[in-house]
Amino acid sequence: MKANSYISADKIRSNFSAAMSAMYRDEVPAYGTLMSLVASVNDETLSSDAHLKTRLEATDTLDRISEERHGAIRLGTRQELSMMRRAFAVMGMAPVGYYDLSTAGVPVHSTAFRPVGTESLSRNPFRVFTSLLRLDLIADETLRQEAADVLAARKIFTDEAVALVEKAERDGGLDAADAARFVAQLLETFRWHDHAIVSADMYKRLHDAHRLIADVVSFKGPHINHLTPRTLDIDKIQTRMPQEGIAPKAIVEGPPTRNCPILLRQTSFKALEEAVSFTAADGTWQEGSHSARFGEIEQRGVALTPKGRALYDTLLNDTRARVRPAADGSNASEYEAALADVFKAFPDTWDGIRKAGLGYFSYSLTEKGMSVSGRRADLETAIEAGLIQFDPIVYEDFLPVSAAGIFQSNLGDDAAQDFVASPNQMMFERDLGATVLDEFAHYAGIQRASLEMCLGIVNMAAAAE
Ligand code: OOG
Ligand code: NI
Repeated sequence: MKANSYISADKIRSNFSAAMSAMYRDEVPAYGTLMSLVASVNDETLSSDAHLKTRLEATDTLDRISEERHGAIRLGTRQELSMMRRAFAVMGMAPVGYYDLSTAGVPVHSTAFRPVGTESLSRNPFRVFTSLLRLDLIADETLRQEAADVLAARKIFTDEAVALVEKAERDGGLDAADAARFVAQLLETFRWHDHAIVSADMYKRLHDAHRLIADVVSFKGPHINHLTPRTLDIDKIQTRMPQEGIAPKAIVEGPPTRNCPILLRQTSFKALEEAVSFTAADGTWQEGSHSARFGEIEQRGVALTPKGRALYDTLLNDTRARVRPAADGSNASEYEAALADVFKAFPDTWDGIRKAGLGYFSYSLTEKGMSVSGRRADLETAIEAGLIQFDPIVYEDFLPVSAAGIFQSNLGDDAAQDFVASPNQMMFERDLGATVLDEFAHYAGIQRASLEMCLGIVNMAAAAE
């Protein structure tokens, strides 16, 4: 088959995320309500901020502003994880970053599958936060073995999905008909199943060990547990959710509201209690319920350097040492006040962030810069002379403390548990069958490449830190 008859990975990813969004809105009506709220708040924000609108027109696709930026799944075995990596690869999504959630009381470790190139991200930035259950953190040996047996017996991919992944790997792509089949078949893996594959008794035992274990082990597949559109005003949505009849989590995760947004801010509505039936010994079903699925929103800011990230982590820790956010929201305003106060130590102008080496920026020649040639200056002089401009590079990844907050608010407020903190990136990469991309090296590479484009003007030796 000729390569030019293949559908691009970006296109397959766009089709897949659209199909997933439609399925999820259908399965979780409250999510549809959240989507409408996001769209109207984004409209309001844009109509009151002409400058923002112009910038988004220039740098982004304005009509896709309210679409999903990410979703999340939780897998049970290393075979599932490595097959998922191969399936995401067909859609141009690579594993970026390693997140250890055990430190935060959640027995998983994770990566995010996402497009990495600037162009791919702007075509469709959809990514999937993907966690692998860590049965090794479960103390009860009998239960651990039982859970492993249930997981080993289930099959989360259809045969046709696997065959199409193999075909894409062999041929280097999929044609239109195969791509459409691939999207439909892979979607099956993310579907909700209201018949559990375990008995009510086993569900209870898994649930008592940790709610997350019950969520992963009890079902036929790793149902998508949330989708997350992008909002231009997360604070407004947080306050408006209750008016729409949906219950927000207690606080917005991440940094406080700022002039110059950094990293990632997220909030969600609480997972719904859903009817499920459990298998009974006599072949009948026993009715029960399970809560897993929710909706989330995100707002992204500049990617931080290791130095910036260390400052962020310190300030977040300091805040949480002052006020630990309660799950019931009773001290939410105290927490917000402490967060805003502590984060005064983080510069809040783009140039301040840049000069302090806290964030990553993309550099480009101004019109004036393009018209002068043969002049060499160091970077700062060239910026001051108006020859070079800089734009923040958007953070495209996740934050472990925030992720743990999202997990916990949706597992029930008593879900946090003490596990021995045991990051194990090597084990994760072995199970994945690949290494994960280091996000800091990736952002540094984008910044460096942008500087190289300014080489005509800037003396690189002086520009390199
Ligand atoms: C994933 C939670 C992490 C985020 O946005 O930080 C996440 C999960 O609950 O499975 O999606
Ligand atoms: Ni999320």
